[in-house]
Amino acid sequence: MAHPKLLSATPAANATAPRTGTVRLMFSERLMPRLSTATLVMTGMPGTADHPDMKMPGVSTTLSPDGKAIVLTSATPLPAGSYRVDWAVVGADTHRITGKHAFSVR
Ligand SMILES: [Cu+2]
Repeated sequence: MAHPKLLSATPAANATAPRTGTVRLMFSERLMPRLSTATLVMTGMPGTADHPDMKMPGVSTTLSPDGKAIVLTSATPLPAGSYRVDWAVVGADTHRITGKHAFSVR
């Protein structure tokens, strides 16, 4: 059986996007709710050297209605900086697959 694959995302991988509060990761198959999660981490900020990885507060994670996308929603638009989503998903074969998705917000 195939494992869920990250097909695309908004903002796209390594892209610099206009200010947004929503990050969407689209996968190749339906994901199991609750077992499929993602965390948004701020990895850099303009003017700040050696920014530590900082988990963003106030971010909720849900699956899209078709079950194939993880949607992270921040209570407030993300400040300018660089970010990483650490994701872990479980598909039909029940194996846990993990990955990372990096982007920036200007
Ligand atoms: Cu598997």
